[in-house]
Amino acid sequence: MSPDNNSGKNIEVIKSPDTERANRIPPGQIITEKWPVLHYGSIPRTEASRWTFTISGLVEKQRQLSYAEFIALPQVKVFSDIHCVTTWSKLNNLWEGVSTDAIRQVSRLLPEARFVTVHAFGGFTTNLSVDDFFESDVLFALKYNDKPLPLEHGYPVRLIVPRLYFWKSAKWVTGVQFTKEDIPGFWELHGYHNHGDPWQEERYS
Ligand SMILES: Nc1nc2c(c(=O)[nH]1)N[C@H]1C(S)=C(S)[C@@H](COP(=O)(O)O)O[C@H]1N2
Ligand SMILES: [Mo]
Repeated sequence: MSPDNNSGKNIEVIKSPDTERANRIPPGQIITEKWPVLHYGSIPRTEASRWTFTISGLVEKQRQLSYAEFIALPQVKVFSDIHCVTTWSKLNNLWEGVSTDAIRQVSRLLPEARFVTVHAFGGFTTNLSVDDFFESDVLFALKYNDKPLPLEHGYPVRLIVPRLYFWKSAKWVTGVQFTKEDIPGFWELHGYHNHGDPWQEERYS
């Protein structure tokens, strides 16, 4: 199955606001042209045909979407910069996929939902406030620079949170869970900052 349900459609590109700063490099960061591969554990070999996306917790409609159902949701393109807490930054990245707003439309949050845990293969999690999660430049990416997302970078689906350090951008996602309380995720439990704003250098806790 191809992630491309946009053939012939001209999708408008959402520019992450940080790409419009006069200085795009946060304090303590160094530009790289390469794209390092970083994660805990091994790379899951996932077939899109078997992949599902589970929406659970404080929503009106708990859902389990197949890959076909997921890619049929409205798609967006986002232009963003990457800032990794280990000090490399990579500018000018083009993502394409399903915006978090589309997830909100199909699941309908309950008013008491304040946080989200993003789940990935192998038990990896990361946590965000619903405010950060539903920013207009946050999406579940299916494509990078007009090509399918490479396996080592999160195929078939990864989260992209452009305004926070890259550890929040979970690879190989399997679903989201909305909660009332904030539940620290994998890296957040291993010494990384709970929020991770690169402009405030929220690196470690
Ligand atoms: N599933 C999963 N996603 C993850 C991680 C991980 O360990 N597991 N690590 C995070 C960290 S620390 C970084 S820096 C980025 C790296 O993404 P990349 O390999 O595409 O550069 O993935 C993030 N997403
Ligand atoms: Mo990282």
